[in-house]
Amino acid sequence: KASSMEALSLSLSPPVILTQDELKKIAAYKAVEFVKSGMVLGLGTGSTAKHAVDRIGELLRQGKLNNIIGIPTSKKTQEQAISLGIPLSDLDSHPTIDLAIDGADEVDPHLNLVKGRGGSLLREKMVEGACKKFVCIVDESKLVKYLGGSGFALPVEVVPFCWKFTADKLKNLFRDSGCVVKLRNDCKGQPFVTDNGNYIVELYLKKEIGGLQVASDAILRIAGVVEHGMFLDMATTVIVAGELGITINKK
Ligand code: ABF
Repeated sequence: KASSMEALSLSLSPPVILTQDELKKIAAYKAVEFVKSGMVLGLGTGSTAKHAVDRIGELLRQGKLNNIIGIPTSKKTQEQAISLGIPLSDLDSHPTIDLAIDGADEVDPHLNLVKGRGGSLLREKMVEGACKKFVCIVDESKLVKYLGGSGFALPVEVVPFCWKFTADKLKNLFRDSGCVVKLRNDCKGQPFVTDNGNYIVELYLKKEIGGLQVASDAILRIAGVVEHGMFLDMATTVIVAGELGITINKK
């Protein structure tokens, strides 16, 4: 699969030391070059996607883009888009989206992703699953050898009802990977509540999951699970901004 990917590298010259946020912005601006007037756009969430949404707003204001309809992936992005004057709609009215631009927490060599550390994985998966093209934008710190390889958690959105019962089922599913499960808390130490009124259980896996699709199906079979943060075979393009330039990886 990896060999079928087309990678294009663009050097930044002259070489400069950029902050992580500047790299995110470079990836985001590159992705917005794919946007054409008249498109229905999935608007991502997170600090990388925020740059893309800002840029779309700017191009609309300048009259360089017209007739865009945005489908936000979170309440936060919805508020941002409204403040920028981006016309919005939803999947009920626009079940097919031309292009979505969104960040990720991890990208593996096959362009599979972990998303959802920002807490918006369900709406992101619904919107990005409805896209003809999904351009994922990251700085190079997000590249991993395998999903879970960054040492951070795989987020799973669960219903609040008996969440411990669901968390135990998840832990049991990955018992061979030495899985530790934790409920995500907000900054006040209370359970983090998603835009959909659910909780997030974080799975810390000590080794690589063998068979991502099998693992995905098994997680989704647990009744209290709403969705998980593995985005398998969904990104059509991943734009990576690093110190040495931009790499555009296509499926
Ligand atoms: C969204 O924002 C999420 O799916 C992902 O969890 C996060 C990435 O955050 P950032 O762009 O702030 O690094 O794309």
